[in-house]
Amino acid sequence: MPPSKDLHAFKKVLSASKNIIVVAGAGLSAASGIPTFRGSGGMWRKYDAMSLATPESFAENPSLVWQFYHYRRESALKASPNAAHVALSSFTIPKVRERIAPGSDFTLITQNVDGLSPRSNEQVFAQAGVTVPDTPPYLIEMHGRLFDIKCTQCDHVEFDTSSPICEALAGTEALVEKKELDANIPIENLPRCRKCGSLARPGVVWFGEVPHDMPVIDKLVEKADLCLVIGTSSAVYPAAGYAAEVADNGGTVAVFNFERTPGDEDVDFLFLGGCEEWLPKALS
Ligand code: BV8
Ligand code: ZN
Repeated sequence: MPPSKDLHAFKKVLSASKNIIVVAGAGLSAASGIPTFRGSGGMWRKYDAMSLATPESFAENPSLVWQFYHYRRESALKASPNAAHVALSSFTIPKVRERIAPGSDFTLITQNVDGLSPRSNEQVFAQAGVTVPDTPPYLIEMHGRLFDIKCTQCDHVEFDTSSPICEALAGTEALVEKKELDANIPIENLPRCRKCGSLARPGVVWFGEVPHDMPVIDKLVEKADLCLVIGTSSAVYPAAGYAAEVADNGGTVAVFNFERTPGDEDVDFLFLGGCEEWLPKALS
């Protein structure tokens, strides 16, 4: 039977759910002006991020990879959370959620590294004058964070929103816009670890690397009775497999996406259009 588009029916299921997870992707930040990877303005189409977002390409050409990440840091710093981020942040507040889904636990598992969900949480929690307990975790950035700077030698990781992250990268985002990634920044001028001075890398999870908090995520997915899949092409694993796991365990799956995505004909609810339009209605 085709997925339901009935928001009323969705909200009834939501009100009876006890272990709610969201799996979010780049579409969550699209309305904030952050290009998605595979969409029309998709940045990865331009720079084939599959080749850039790997440890091998960083080892081979750290200058090129750092220009790509500097470009994404700068666009994330210029962006602000949108109505979809805010709707998720307010749903994260227990006393708000108590009215909508009494007695439920909630975790946003995001594939995004842009930092807009943590920024939205900080703003919304401060406005509400609340602190939100972190057990179970309410936000997991499973693919790491653009603003974590990780040493390639020692274990030092530092959250650093400096713009630019180092002098040598200043202004190179313009080159990236013009698709002229040049790779001639000397390695000694690239970001360094503040502890041991070695070359530092972006604190994101590259292809072939293990995502963060896998054991916690696996438990949350196993327990979930409702999974919202928001703004993701579900092309990257293991995140792409979570909704099917919830469905196999008898849970409900609701997809929020601009367009159809593979496998969405089998889900319980499908809300097509901008998640920044749907989520404020769906989570209130
Ligand atoms: C791992 C950080 C082992 C870096 C990212 C099978 C074959 C080949 C390879 C694999 C395989 N299975 C697993 C792998 C390996 C690989 C993988 O999945 N490859 C794919 C290509 C098949 N996976 C890995 O390597 C992962 N590690 O498997 O380790 C392991 C696993 C478990 C336990 C132990 C060991 C690590 C993957 C992490 C890669 N890093 N990001 C960086 O960002 O630079 S991935 C990156 O791409 C994102 O984080 C995200 O995950 C993905 C992008 O996808 P989306 O977010 O969905 O974005 P996209 O543009 O594709 O889609 C946007 C959607 O939004 C669209 O549908 C659009 O319609 C919609 N949209 C747009 N606007 C809106 C909207 N929707 C609503 N409203 C709007 N306004
Ligand atoms: Zn170090």
